[in-house]
Amino acid sequence: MDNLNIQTIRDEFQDMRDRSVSAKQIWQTFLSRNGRISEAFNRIGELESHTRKEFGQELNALKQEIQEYVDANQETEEQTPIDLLPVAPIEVAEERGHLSLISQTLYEIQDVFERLGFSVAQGPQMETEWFNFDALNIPVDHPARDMWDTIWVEDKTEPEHQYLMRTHTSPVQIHHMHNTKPPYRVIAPGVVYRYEATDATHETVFHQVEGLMVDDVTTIATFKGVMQMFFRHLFPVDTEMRLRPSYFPFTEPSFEIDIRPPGSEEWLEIAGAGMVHKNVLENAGVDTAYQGFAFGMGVERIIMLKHGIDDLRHFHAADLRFIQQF
Ligand code: FA5
Repeated sequence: MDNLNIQTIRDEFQDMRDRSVSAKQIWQTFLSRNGRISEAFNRIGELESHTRKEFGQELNALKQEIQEYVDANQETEEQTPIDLLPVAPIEVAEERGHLSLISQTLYEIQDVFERLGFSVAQGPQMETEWFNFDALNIPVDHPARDMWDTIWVEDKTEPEHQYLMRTHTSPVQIHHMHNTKPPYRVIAPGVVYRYEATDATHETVFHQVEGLMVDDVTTIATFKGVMQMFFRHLFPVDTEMRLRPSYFPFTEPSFEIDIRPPGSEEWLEIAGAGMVHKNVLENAGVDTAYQGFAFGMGVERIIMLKHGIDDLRHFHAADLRFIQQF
């Protein structure tokens, strides 16, 4: 289109209409995203400023006129019947769906950490051994690989490529450190997979939220403070938290975080954590003058405590009596 002239567009429309060009074609030519009308709107800036308003109004009027023509004619043109499933209109449907308890909790966790200055990072669910193990200071033949029973993925077209379903969200730490510069303050929520027997507190597919805070001043005291603040937001005030010494190859020292709800006798293990190991920083290309902590918490375990659910297998059982309670 050379001259920005409404009459030209109108003439073109009338000509197509007189030649009985289909409404679909007319819609395509004038009203689609790259059609004449959008093109003209996009070029309004080329006009003298005092004429723009009037031009815009006229263009809108023409757009409406063409739209009315298309609306009035397209129905009669429909030739191919479309096989639609009968569906109850939304306003008469009795039940509406809602976010699963897991999604609700993930949003809640994310919200608390965002208020503590964390942002959200993501990584792939199918990983290479290097991200899931090696980079986290767990080389091949390291006995700690047995801590995570792994679901391996075979690429039949390229058998030399060995993949796995991530056994934890910790590889996202490596992706994030690779891709961005310190300091770090991120969480990474996501699904993880383990080849293990299920029971009331273990599933093969479950969710974790990874956390990583690294800068030049973060200590174990910062770690404990952040965790306490987090649990205080999520659980009733008199919920107790304890740190137990533990072992993870990617943290030193390492801890297990246990939680005990008010009135309960039992502690439930919620997360693994610790100060990020120097080798992990090195593997991710981060200057080891930086220091900080990482944690990986089990989302289903948190939900069990928060809502008094005694068996984690309810989450995947698709039983409406369970789902509708939340
Ligand atoms: C890990 O997965 C480490 N990546 C955590 C970590 C991150 C440590 C960063 C240090 C630094 P672990 O295997 O313990 O650790 O799992 C962490 C949490 O996931 C557990 O505390 C538990 O809450 C949850 N969890 C573990 N296995 C299962 C399972 N089979 N089903 C449901 N939740 C589980």
